[in-house]
Amino acid sequence: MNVQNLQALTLPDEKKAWFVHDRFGLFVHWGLYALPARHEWVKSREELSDADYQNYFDHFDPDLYDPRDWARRARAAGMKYVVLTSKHHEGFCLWDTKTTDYKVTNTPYGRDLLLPFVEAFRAEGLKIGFYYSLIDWHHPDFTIDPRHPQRNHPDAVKINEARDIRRYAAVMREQVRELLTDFGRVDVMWFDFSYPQWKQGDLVGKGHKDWESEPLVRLVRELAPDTIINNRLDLADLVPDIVTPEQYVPRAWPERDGKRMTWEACHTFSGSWGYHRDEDSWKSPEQLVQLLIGSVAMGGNLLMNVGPTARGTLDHRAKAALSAYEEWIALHGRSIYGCTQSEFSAPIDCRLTQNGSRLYIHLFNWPFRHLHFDALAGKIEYAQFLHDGSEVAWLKPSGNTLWKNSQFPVGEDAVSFVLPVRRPSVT
Ligand code: FHN
Repeated sequence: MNVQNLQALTLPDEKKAWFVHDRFGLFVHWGLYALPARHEWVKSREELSDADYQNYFDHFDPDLYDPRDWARRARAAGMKYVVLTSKHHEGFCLWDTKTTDYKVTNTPYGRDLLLPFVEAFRAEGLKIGFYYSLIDWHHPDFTIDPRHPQRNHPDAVKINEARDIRRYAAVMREQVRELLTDFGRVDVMWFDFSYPQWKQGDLVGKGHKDWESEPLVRLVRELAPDTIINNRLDLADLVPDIVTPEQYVPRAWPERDGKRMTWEACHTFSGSWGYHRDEDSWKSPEQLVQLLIGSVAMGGNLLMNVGPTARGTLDHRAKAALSAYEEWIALHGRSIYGCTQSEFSAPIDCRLTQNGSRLYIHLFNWPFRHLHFDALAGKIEYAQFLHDGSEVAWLKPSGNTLWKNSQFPVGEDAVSFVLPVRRPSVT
């Protein structure tokens, strides 16, 4: 692999400026796995055969699918871009691809899902991303590996002899070509995922050689030169456009060769990416908002996931989670969009986001008494105050102590602070 060539494939920072500014996106995991409603890995976890899984294909008919409703809720929640699973590991394609019969137009639903989706989200002003699974547990040329549903089949190695991963890699390029050609501008291609290190007996995981990742990246650059590509193609020598920590907020700004990376943390509202009827570990409104704040305070983005149901709806839990963001972002979006990690260190139980000379102090704990800041005084050049509907408050640094003072006029060196989503009753 020619490292020089690969370095030419990384997007310049200016082409990612919208992504860094917008900070907040919606992830959507939707496919046949919404029917069993117990995790998007159900086919692998339960080692279901194609015949077992065909039942879901034969009954896929999201009669209540209304992407305009999804898009309105995402916009109201403050999300600025969306990433939809065009195809997940099950191999089922949500569009009328020419490359396989395993697609939505052959199910009882019978129609393309992607075009109405992108049109609805574009109408609400969101940018469009496609998640595309490198893994495909249905395709006849996808070799059985340590995470495949047939990994424990006694003839797995023999079955693989008849399969040609190069043919599958060519199909992937054709599917990606369709996604980047037939649906207008695609702002993000979110490939998922590589696991060359995984082994089970004679079965081995898959990486850039199996995906033919370099030709795949070149194809994306040829068809969509400004599209952001994530970091899961196993191309160690390619500086990725974005890195994608999953289900955690990094404790420090991710770096590579001493340079800060553009990054986006992806999280689920519950414990499952795909719709899970019985999943009960749903994050509270405070946790959801603090996840967004924490991501931006560390200099990154948050991609928050919903798993629509088999009928094409967002269930009551997903709707409640999105509305929790709506209430907060309407007041405090200015402390997220265009903001990044602050040059100052945050006091205990606080996070700081900063936009130029404007500093936002996010209080993760209450009651608010006073905050000791080191060397903050005198560095604030801009003042404003926030109204959360229950209180107007502003702060003035004096010496190295900040305090809340409702008599203090908004002066040139006051800072703003953002109250918690809900204030526990202060006795
Ligand atoms: O296996 C997938 C999983 O189902 C989900 O799509 C996540 C989202 O980032 N990616 C893989 C696990 O890392």
